[in-house]
Parts: sequence; structure tokens; C-alpha cells
Amino acid sequence: MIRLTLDELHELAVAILRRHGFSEPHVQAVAATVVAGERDGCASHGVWRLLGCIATAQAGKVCRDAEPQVVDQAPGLVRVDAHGGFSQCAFAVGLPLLVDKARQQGIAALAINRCVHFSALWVEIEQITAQGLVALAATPSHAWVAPAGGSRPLFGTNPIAFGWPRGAQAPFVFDFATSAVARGEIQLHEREGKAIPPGWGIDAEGQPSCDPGAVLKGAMLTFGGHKGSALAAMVELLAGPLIGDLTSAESLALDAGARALPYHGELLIALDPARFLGADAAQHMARAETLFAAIVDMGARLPSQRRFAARQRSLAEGVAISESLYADLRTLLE
Ligand code: NDP
Ligand code: PYC
Repeated sequence: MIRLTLDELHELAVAILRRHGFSEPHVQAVAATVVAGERDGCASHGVWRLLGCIATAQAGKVCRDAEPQVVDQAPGLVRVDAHGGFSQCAFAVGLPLLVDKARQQGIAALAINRCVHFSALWVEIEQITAQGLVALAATPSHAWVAPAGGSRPLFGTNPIAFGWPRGAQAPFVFDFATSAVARGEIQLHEREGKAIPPGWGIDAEGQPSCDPGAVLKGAMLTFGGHKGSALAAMVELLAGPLIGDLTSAESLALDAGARALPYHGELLIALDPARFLGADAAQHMARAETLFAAIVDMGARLPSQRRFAARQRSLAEGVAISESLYADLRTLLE
């Protein structure tokens, strides 16, 4: 393993993205996202993703200098056209209006269209909870996941993320794929030559498999059987047809074998407890704290607790990445 400080890792990410011709807003936004993933112990959405970003650029499947455009579509709806660029800049330009609208009305949505999306959703969720707002986000991907009872890929890995602000404390955040696991996790197992656990996927013949390569060519499975499958369908609908954007199957069809990162939309919703509750907000937010305390007091852990602990460690000690990943990243500088 190679140990790097977060600043060193950030410098490497920035240098790679600049070397491949991304405009400075995209360089900064993408570098911040992948370094945050590595910092928080989320390797499947850490700096390894830079390999996919550059491959996607080389395949001509992302606009390197896209300038996202904000549309104030309705009192409760902001739309951002990413113009084929990565989602991070589109989110950044849409966030201020989303926050304003949520504060004015109690609830508002941000629909991002025509973006290349590869990141963990908690990165965005935490920017909304930092404003004292409750947050929800969902996005499709490419059709890699079989519906429960089916054997061919149709859904994306379709993550759903939720965040609840907790004042000075770290927010309550969960963020997971509606597949048994993110595809990035299976790709990392393949890269490292490791078998995957049963239940993550089936091979091209529809048989259960622990071979990551066979599952990547076959189909991933949803978490929780029919329940994850229905949630995956919900994500397709909310962040696809509802916002006038592509489903995972349409995103994969557009990819036409290029194996680029998915291209589609994302839906985010922000809710303001102060507007919902008025003078009673503090009292009811305290009741939420009672719920969190009850979870922890019985020895269970809150989602994101592992991630926040990893963040503290990384801030103090830096992060370790494998020599082979470091070598592959350095190659992108050549
Ligand atoms: P996991 O199955 O690892 O689940 C992650 C969530 O569950 C985290 O909030 C995690 O908190 C929490 N969690 C895990 N174990 C426990 C536990 N024992 N008790 C309480 N909470 C727990 O993640 P996935 O592989 O499904 O997804 C990983 C990432 O991939 C997500 O960030 C997602 O956004 C991203 N993704 C992005 C896609 C895209 O299209 N952009 C597509 C699919 C996934 P903690 O982190 O603290 O462990
Ligand atoms: O890991 O499933 C995944 C994923 C898809 C797009 C970005 N991450």
C-alpha cells in the first residue's frame, strides 16, 4: 500500500483531470468528490473512479467543459441541465436555489438532467443537511440489475440516500444501492482477484455465481428481493420519466458498448423542518435525537458512523491506496 495525505491525493486527482482537459470547475468538483470517497473509506467511489472518468472522456461520452444551466422551473422545482458534463458541477450550481426554495416553501426538488453520474450520493446529501434541511436523493445508472424473479439486467444499481440534520453533530445519513451492493464493489473484487459473496449476482446463464467477472457479464441482484426490486423501479421512474430523463436501460443503450459511465438524470428533494414545524421545530428535532440515542444505546450503529470514523482517521493519518491503483493513476498523468 502507498500512504498519501489528503492534500497529496487531491493534488494527484487535480493533475489527472487537468491533464485530460477538463475545465477548472469540473476538475475541482470531481477531485473533491473522489477524494472525499477515499477519505471516508468508500473505495468503490473513491479515487479508483478517476480511471472510469478518464476512460469516459476518451470515449467521447462526457463533455469536459460543460457549463450547467439553472432553470427556475416552478416555485418548488429547480432544474439544471448539465449539458453532458459530470453531475457534480450541475449539483453545485443548482444547490443555492434548491435551498432557497425549500426554506420558502418547506419542500423543493432539484432535477438534474443530462449528466454523467458516477458518485456516491452522500456527498450531495451532506451539503443539504449542512443547511439544516432534510434531504433525499436518487439516481438510475446503467441496466445491470435483474428485477426480482427475472434473470436479465433491466434496472440500474439505483442508489437512494437520505439525510437528517443534527445541528453541530454529524448528520444521520444512509446511502445505498438498491442492488445487493454497488457495482463498483464487484469491479473492485474483480480487480483484486477476489470472489464475491453469494447473493450479489448471477452469471449470463442465470445461475448464482461468486465470480465477479461472471456476474459483471450476467446480472446483479437487488437487495431484499422484491422490496429492493420495487425501490429500484421507483428510482427509475422518479429520476427518469418524471424528470424527462433516461432510464438505466436507455442509458446503457445510448452507451452502445463504449463501457462509459452512465448518462441520465438525478432527483433530489430538500425539506425544511423549520418551515414544517415553526416554533415547535427544536422540540421535535429533539425527539429525533431520542430515536438516534435508542438505536445506539442498544449497541446498534447509525448508518454513516463507520464512514465518519474513517473520515477522522484519514484527516489525521491520510489514506492508503494499493500500489497497483497508484501506478494506474500515475499512468493517467503520462
Ligand atoms: P452498502 O451496502 O455498503 O451500504 C451503505 C449504507 O449502509 C451506508 O450508509 C452505510 O454506512 C450503511 N451501513 C452499512 N452497514 C451498516 C450497519 N451494520 N449498520 C448501520 N448502517 C450500515 O453500500 P452500497 O454498496 O449499496 O453503496 C455504496 C455507495 O455506492 C453509495 O454511496 C451509493 O451512493 C453509491 N452508488 C452510486 C451509484 C450511482 O449511480 N451514482 C450507483 C450505486 C451506488 P457506513 O458508510 O457508515 O458503513
Ligand atoms: O457502483 O453501481 C455503482 C455505480 C454506478 C454508477 C456509479 N456507481
